[in-house]
Amino acid sequence: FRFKLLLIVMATMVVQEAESFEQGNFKKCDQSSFCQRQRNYKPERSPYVAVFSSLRSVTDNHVYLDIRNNDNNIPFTLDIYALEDGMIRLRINELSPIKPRYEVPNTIHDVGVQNFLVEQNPQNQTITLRLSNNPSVSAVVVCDPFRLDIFDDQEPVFSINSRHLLKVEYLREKPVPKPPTEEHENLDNPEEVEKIEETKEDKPDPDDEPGMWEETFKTHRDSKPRGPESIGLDTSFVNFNHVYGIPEHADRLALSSTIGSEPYRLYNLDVFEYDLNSRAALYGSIPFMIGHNAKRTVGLLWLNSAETWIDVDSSEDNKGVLGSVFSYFAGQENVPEVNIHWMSESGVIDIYFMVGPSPRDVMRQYTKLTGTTYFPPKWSIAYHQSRWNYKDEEDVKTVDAAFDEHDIPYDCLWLDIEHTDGKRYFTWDTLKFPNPIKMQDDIAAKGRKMVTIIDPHIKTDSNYHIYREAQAKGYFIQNKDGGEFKGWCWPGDSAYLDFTLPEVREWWASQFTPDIYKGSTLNLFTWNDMNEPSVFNGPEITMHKDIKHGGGWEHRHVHNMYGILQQMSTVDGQIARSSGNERPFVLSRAFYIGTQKYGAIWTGDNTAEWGHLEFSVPMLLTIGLCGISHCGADVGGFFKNPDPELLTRWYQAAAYQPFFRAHAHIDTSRREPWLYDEQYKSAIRGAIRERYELMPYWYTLFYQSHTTGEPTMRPLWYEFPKDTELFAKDDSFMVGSALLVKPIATASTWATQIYLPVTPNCNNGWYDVKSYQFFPSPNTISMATPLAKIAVLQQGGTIIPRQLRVRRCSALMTHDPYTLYVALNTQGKADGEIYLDDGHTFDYKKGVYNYKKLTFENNILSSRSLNTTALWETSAWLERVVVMGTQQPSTVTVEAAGVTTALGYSFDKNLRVLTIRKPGVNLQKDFTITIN
Ligand code: NBV
Repeated sequence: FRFKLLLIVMATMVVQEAESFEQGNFKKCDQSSFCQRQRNYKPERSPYVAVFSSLRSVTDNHVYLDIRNNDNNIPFTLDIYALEDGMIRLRINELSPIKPRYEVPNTIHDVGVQNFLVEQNPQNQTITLRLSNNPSVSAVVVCDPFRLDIFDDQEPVFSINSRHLLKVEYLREKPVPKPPTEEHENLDNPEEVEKIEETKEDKPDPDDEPGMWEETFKTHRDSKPRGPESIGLDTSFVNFNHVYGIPEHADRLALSSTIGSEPYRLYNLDVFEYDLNSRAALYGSIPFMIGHNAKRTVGLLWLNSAETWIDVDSSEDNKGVLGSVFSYFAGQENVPEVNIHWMSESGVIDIYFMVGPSPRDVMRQYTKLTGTTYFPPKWSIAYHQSRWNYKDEEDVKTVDAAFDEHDIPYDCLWLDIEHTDGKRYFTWDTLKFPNPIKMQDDIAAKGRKMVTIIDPHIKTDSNYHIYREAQAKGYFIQNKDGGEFKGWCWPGDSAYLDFTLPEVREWWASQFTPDIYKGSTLNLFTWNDMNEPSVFNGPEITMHKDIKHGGGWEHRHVHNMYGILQQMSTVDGQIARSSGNERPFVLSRAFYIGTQKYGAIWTGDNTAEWGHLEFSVPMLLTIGLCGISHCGADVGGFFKNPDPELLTRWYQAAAYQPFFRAHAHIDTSRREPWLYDEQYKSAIRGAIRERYELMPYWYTLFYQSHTTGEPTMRPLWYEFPKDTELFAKDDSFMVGSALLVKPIATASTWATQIYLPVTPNCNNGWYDVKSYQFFPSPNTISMATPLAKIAVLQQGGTIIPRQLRVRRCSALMTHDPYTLYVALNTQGKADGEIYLDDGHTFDYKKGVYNYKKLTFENNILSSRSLNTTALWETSAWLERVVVMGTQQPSTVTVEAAGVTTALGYSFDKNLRVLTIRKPGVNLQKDFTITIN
């Protein structure tokens, strides 16, 4: 027994050591010199002053001012732009840097502009800039010290540099060390020595703060050829208690105060077994933050692609500080504020402000700037089966067949790195996969798709065509002193393509045509993993910051964009291989501002633990609020083996999340659903089938996300913005506006408390989607959650479509009949939409689709086309309508194309649910169902 105990203790020690070793792989703020310099900067009064007399309108929508740093007389430029839809852009750069500072290219769309109405007030040296088309929105520049306040409806919403943290490290020549004689001439004289020491203390040499000209982390030295160039600024959200965004962190939805602890960090990294409740950087970076209070929602984008740290100060001490500055709050005590300190290693200050005022407005504004969600092919929002690895063609065949045997639908089977010839992407291990085309064709014949992994590290092997060609063309990233950069990754020695160069992206895209990517077909899609990029022997498991990209910029300047550039060109390749007909699907692990335009992302290597299931909700909500609607977490957890209950609960949660894929580490046991006892297997099957039934609703939501930028999976406050109870709530979420989901994320939880919010003046109420039981709101209910139950409620006032004839994959359901679920609010009203098209081509861009508005009012359900041109031809028809919260009718009729027909129905008096049978109308057509 003692021996066993000793073994256990030793094993624990090894694990702990491994864990601390992993933690130590990544920097804390005090190990990053610019973070330290910026974080330590706390002047009483900002030395930056805007020069009132320098004001000029460059154009009607762009004003300019000089700014000076009074401490060192360095001049800066201040540009303010009036953009459409109430948006304002602020830019601060050095007036005459000794060389250009990095500016993020191709990320922000050309949006419309509008005019500024400029009022100058020489007395108090302020300038008011009012937006001509949104006159309630204004920006006020206060000159000395520089501050910028943004107002909507007289109400201050943002205040910039009110904490005096603006600090731009100007570019400078590297100081030449002074010859020792000069400085130390009188070292024999103690008085002289003291004098030297004193002056040193009084005036710290601005060129000599720690880490400015080089820095080391573990064994890695960063040579910093350009010296210091970091930027920092505070932006306060005035009258807000809650801010959200800045993924990716394994953290809660509402951001927490970082004072006295680590700031949030944005630096794309491959983190092994990441911790929860953490602000440490993960695979993706989006410097977008949302503020929300009961009156309004606002957004702020900090446009930067370098390493960024963000302090969030929402401490009680802040209360009333800015409140006392603005007359708007006169008489109000303790006006809250959240102060954000942005710190980036390089770049210029470039911020976009969005004043909302609703959550929807902010998403519209933000996605005008950064793009809305790509329109995913329908199969990609169904269920995916993955593991590292499905071993060979036989394995693929067996797994595929088992889904059918066990009556579980799935749409796509994934192949991880082991399918390749020695981790040479775009190749096959021909022993295990001798006939990849036949394999894909067999899967495709059933209506399904496949995905292969294509990572960015390229094995340095001159017999490998990708390496050979890219090397001949000079497409790899170079070392700082020239020569190909080589890092260690899955294939061993690897080179990394320079995706920052358009010609490299074009060449990469061309690799996806089936005649170049041998063994691929048009039914094969792509997974870009490891694209932070992951470099096993690099600093923080990534690339050295001082190595050079083609345009002359260092990796430090572009780091957070590397992954999106790979994903973008993979997408281009997929579109090109079908001559622009078929929609692409590319999953990426790294992400950045605008990733939503290209494809899906997932939350990387999570763990099979309840906590990871719980945190998948806030993580995905945050990612969605930052524009990326198509996101998910590995179902079951990547590392370790989930017990069957955890796996079941995970399937249930993910069946209601946008990207729904089971995936697992190579060392885990097989976990396909049929390997579990009947109760688990059938609950998992039930969850997947629920997803398939709901595909028409999901597809409609994705179409809407594509057109409006709204996330498909939303925090509760997004739909009920006035309900303060919801502002920090992240244990439940909305799918669109209609469904509230409360996943079970703890073991043995056979009942759960659910808070049901209310829409004021509408008294929506909620219906359990399975039992149709009605719950008035606001309300906290207790719902029984036996193993097979997913807690999902439909909001009164909404209509959602389902297809109840679940088949083995979504493609086979394209023209199947539909059922509408009409959940009435207490005023007897409801509405919704339904979108239909072929599910995979770009024909929708030519108007080939059907988009219908569904309205229920005065006992009449009507469907009206929102588009009139070029409808998509389908035989899909309406087979049933379920109306929840209604009265016993005496007749029900349907009218379509001038013909009226009586319909059969049944009515459940207790539940007040009317089921109308076989209206039979084609869904393309407008129709009216009248209940008398
Ligand atoms: O390609 C192997 C894995 C993959 O399965 C996983 O999903 C990625 O996040 N990949 C990471 C590399 C190895 C992780 C230990």
